[in-house]
Amino acid sequence: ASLTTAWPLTGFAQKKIVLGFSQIGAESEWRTANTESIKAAAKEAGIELKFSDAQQKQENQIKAIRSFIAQKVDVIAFSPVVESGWDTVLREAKAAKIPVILTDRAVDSKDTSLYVTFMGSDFIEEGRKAGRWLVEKVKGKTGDVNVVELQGTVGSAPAIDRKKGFEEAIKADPRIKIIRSQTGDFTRAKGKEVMEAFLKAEGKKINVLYAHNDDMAIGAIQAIEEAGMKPSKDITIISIDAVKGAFEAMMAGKLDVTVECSPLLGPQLMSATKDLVAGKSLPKRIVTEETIFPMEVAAREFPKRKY
Ligand code: GYE
Repeated sequence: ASLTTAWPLTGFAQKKIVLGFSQIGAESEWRTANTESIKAAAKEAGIELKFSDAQQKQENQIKAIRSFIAQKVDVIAFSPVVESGWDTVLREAKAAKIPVILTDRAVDSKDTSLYVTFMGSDFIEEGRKAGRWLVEKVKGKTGDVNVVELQGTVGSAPAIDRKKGFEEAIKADPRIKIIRSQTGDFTRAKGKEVMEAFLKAEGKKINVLYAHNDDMAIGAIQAIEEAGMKPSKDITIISIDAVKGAFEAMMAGKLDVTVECSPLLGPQLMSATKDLVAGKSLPKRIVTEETIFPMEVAAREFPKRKY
């Protein structure tokens, strides 16, 4: 039997749907908005949410999923901190006939029957958008374009894919070179720390910072200012997510551009959960639609931002 078929709830009083959700942690503004969206949407949909915070550790997510299986929840959803190492626990969920929804990040399991659907952004495309923006920005100008890169969590889908997409897009201009690349774990504190190290090592050679999320860019902006340089003027800054903090930085003239990645997955997740319990099948991939916001539009867009 396929995982997509669950039992429709018939007869007796309709029992409340129970959804077990394992969240990565609270590493960024994006993540906090994602958690809020899921909690609010569950409430709104009348779904009982068992929410577990893994504090950035895969082992905690595996424990949470096992506990959801033991509690016989109707549906399990989770945002996998890294891509690999999920097959065993996903097989346990499958054996227990509990459908699994991946939200936000993907897994690299060869056996795609281990989950029903993956809803979230196209991270490779986000990386490409960032890269294409830079290619356009330096068009017609002369000189080196030395980029330092702050990567997301090692082994996570967004870190792997945002790197890949960016590298692909910057091939269009051979002057653009990534001279340093290191993880800042998607946090402000780490972003600042690693940027300090980049500045120490490369100093004025750095022309561009590409950060895999806004939080790391915001941390790096602090490091740049403390080093006596001007963010955006001395170093062009590109990041991803489009959280409010990024809009504030753009309005202050300190961040050049952010690529949108929407964390507002709650409503979609609840409707998918209801569909599964009702025995409906879901598309294998549900892609979030998003755009890109350069500094020039920040003030106009800011009041409309929901996260
Ligand atoms: O970009 C980052 C967060 O998985 C898309 O995780 C998400 C990323 C997001 O910590 O800010």
